[in-house]
Amino acid sequence: MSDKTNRVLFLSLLTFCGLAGTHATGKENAPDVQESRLWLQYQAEGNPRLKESAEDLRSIYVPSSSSPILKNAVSELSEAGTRMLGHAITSDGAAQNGTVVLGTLAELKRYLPKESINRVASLNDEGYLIKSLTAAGKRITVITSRTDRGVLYGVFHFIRLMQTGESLRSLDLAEQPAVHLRMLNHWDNPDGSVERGYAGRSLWKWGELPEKTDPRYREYARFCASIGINGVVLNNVNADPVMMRSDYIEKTAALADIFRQWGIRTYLTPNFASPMVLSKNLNTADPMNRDVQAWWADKTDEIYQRIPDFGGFLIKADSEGQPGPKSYDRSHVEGANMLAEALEPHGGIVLWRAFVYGKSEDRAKDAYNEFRKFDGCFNDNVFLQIKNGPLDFQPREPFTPLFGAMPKTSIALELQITKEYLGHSTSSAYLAPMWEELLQTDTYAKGKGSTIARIVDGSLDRHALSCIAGVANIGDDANWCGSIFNQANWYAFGRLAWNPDLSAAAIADEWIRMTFCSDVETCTTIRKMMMGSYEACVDYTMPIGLNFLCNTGSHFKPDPAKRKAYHGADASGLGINRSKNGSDYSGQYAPELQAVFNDMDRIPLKYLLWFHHVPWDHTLSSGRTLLDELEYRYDRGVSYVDTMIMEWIGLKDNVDAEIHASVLEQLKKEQAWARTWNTTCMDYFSGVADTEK
Ligand code: GCW
Repeated sequence: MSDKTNRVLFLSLLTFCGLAGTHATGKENAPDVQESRLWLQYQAEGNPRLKESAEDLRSIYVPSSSSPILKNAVSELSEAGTRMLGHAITSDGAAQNGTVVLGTLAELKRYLPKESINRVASLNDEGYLIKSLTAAGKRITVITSRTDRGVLYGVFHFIRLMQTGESLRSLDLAEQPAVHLRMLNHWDNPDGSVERGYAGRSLWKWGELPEKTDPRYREYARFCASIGINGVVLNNVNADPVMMRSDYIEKTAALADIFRQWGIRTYLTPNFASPMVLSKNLNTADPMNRDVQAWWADKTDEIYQRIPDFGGFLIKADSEGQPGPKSYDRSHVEGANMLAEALEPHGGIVLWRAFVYGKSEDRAKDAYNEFRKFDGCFNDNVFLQIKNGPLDFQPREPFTPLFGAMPKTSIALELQITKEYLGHSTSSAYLAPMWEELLQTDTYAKGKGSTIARIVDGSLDRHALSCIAGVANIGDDANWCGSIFNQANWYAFGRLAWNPDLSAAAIADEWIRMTFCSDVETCTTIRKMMMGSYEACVDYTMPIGLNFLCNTGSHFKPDPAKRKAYHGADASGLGINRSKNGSDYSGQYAPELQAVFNDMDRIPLKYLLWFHHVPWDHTLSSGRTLLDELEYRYDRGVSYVDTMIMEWIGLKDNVDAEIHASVLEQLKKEQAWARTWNTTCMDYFSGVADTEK
């Protein structure tokens, strides 16, 4: 049948088939205040294009609405359209201009032009096509994918176009995620506390589950799906064995049932010693012990009976006191592969964290020394999950040398969205510039162009699976993240996990338009504030490659006097010599990078004190001495915050009053905090430098 006939047939179908599109929000009593709607504000203000868009979204048609994910896609599109376009999204079945057709390729294949079918077939199963078609004189838009999850992502993209003032006309765009597993790691404890959490208590009300499910669970899944997140690890990597208990598996299943309807798979962090803690007959957790292996196989079977699409296990083992295979003289490989074998029959994966330290004189060297030798030893369903930096989520670190050093291992990048070392919810640091800098860094693993992004998306070493994980910044605060600007980091994480080549600026532009729904000038001012906020935070806390100047415990206050092991300040200078004539940590990088890192005068200033112990009066490439450069940067960071406050005050009439007030309050806290960091650190360093004279 010709394409034309198909489309006529297709359109005639529209006139007879009932339309899906019942608009069930299911959000009976989630708090519906502006700050709780995050980037899905769905407001018409400040969006001149909506008048035209009203012609491009008038009704929704789904050939078969059996899939809960598709039902959510329809409900979402209907809600967005109704709120933003000023008219209800009809469902009377009349074929008209502005009908949006949703469905998988299998459902829509008969009606699509051949080239569209081929385009969708060439995408991965979460990829989608958004295409404007004209059929029998009617302008319609088709959003399709190989899976219903892909259709959902396509719908959120279509809505994002509306929210950001883009045209909905003559669309012909196809996208697919570069990274397969885009995952949040919640360091949430069963007692409701959140480790390194600054947004209230845990969302997961374990005491009420499974009987009672908070409406915010659905909201949470909706926000995650809107930015393409397709996996969540519910509990802390300092794992409580209770999470493997049968009653907690029931509780987890109740959450998984909700997340599944938004295309999200659920994972857990089991404590490696669970077998001996939970079983009366076991006094070991040795991964080579047959009874232990049988325990994990049974436990995994039990989980999959309740959660058929369970994702797998994230593991922190032999790290910071957590139990692991080492207690039984077994290796990380034996520990990880034992769990992998239990999960393999169900299609589950193991994410084994490489966050280990304490063995060598230079902590930064430990992960590479511990894991490099295991390249190619892990089972196919094991990821090594590696933090972006070798120490521990410092404001800035060079990338962990393991990236690019284990081509035969699936690598998961672990980023921290919560700001443990970057000011909790006090700083406004927008982290996408930090992540963009990391992702675009060249490891030279296979020559030029071996960027972290290419390693993490699996393309450099041709891995079928890939993963980016982010330690969540989410809690039960009304604004979810502890501050408005922290919301941008959840958003940016999802967008970068979907496409690691996106720019921080483009992501900021999207988020600002979707959150503040304001005029272009206001959005431009907010974007300018955001784009420099991370660098300013580095400046006023730990510039020029300094790290760990914070207090132990909260990691929030400056305490350089107690952190000499990390900054090395003495009469002769400042910084740690990790170059070849120091700890030779630099030797863990590719030769092209060693040449730069070993040369005190070639190395970028942002890494200088990470790799070198520099005399206070050494003249840097900036023309200033080290001590003067420190003062220059600490002051630059504080004045950036001063400027942000002035710019924000200037927006008073352009932003919702409550939002304006809460952000102003946060910025003033940041200003005080930045000044404290500046004076504490500069007083300390100047004092030490003076002893030199
Ligand atoms: O960043 C450090 C934190 C710990 C965290 C640990 C880890 C969950 O201080 O709170 O524990 O790293 O990443 O396991």
